[in-house]
Amino acid sequence: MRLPALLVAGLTVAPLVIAVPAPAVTAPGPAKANDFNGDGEHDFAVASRFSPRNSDDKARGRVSVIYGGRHRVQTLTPQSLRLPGFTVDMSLGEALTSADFDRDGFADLAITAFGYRKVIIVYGSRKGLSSRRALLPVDSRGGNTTLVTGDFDGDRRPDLSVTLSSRHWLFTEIGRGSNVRSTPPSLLGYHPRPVAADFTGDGITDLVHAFAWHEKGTTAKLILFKGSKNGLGRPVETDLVKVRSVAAGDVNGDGRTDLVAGTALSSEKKDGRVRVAYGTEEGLSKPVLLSGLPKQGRDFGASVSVRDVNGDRYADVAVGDPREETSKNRGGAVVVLRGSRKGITAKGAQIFTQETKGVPGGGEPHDAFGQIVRLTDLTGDGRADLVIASSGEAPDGRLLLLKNHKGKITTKGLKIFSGKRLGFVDSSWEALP
Ligand SMILES: [Ca+2]
Ligand SMILES: [Ca+2]
Ligand SMILES: [Ca+2]
Ligand SMILES: [Ca+2]
Repeated sequence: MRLPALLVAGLTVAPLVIAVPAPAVTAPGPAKANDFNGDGEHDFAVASRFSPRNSDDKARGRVSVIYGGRHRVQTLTPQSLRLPGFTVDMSLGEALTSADFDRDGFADLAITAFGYRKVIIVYGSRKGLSSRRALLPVDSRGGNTTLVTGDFDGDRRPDLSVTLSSRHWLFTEIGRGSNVRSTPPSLLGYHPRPVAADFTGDGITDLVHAFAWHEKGTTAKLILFKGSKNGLGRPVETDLVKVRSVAAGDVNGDGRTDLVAGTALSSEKKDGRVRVAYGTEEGLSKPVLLSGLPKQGRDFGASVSVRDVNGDRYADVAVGDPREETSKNRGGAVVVLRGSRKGITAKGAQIFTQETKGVPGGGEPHDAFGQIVRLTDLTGDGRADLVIASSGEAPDGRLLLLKNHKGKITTKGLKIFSGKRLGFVDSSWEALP
């Protein structure tokens, strides 16, 4: 094991982010999100903002894509993207999202860089992410950018919602010569965790902001902006505790997307928690705390991901528990829970740790196994595979790809990507707080 150097340095910034495919969203363009080479297999983008660690390097930050199928790795750097005005105090890869913005059949990748006041759109092509790119200005100081895509106005073109510091932008047409910016609803809190999906079931994507931070106590709001032909509507608020992670999928199979939130940090209890707010015609239901789950560590819910694993049309949920305290080594765990007519259930749950047969290595404190989890279909068979990040794994962090076999996540044919292979040399990895 290796102590994350940036934690030692006392920084609380979060260098590692992963593009989240939005599972239950109707694909806004001709290509699926996250399929940059348009071959039907999802590709997987991951960023490390502080690679290389040397602060003299004028181009910090790496974004790497693992392509589905044969798992070719492509690494983007500030130099390879030819970013004008990119300086030493900036770092590429603060936030990532994907959609086919120019609707050419190849998904495109949107990236922000800490300190860089532009969103970078890298266009896909048959060969994957290409040298063709666009820069969208978001002129504001500060960091903590977030990106999320969805068709918020129902015109079947993907829109891009951007937050930076306490401001919010919405781009409604990208990649058609002009990049149109509309006036989005204002941001109603700090450190939003946005998620976009059709929660109300009317066929138009809604935008939800959950919040990781709030001025008072542990409560925060879950704010839904309903998508409509006229764009995003007035905010509808639901109470929720502060969140660390959010994801969306129809876990109870009623045709409306539900919101799953990991509320591990700063929640009222020390233990990690996962809550579900169900989609309804009016908006999101009061969040329900999941119960009857396997024993949880403090960080249960540090990361959540939602997608159908077993093909029964109920979305399933992967939950990262990077500091679980149930095993003696506290190396971290990942739990896969099933969706059902009654919602998420512990019945048939799968648990993975580094002690699981077929998982390489052994659990050690600070490995942070499960710090980031993503259910994504990297093999193109229509069922979700599981990506697990353990940024503390010696010497340079590790991503594991666990494939889906007959509706179950299995360690058979498991693929390992070291930090080095991803271009993240000598870097500390951290999940978004
Ligand atoms: Ca692909
Ligand atoms: Ca495209
Ligand atoms: Ca539902
Ligand atoms: Ca399922």
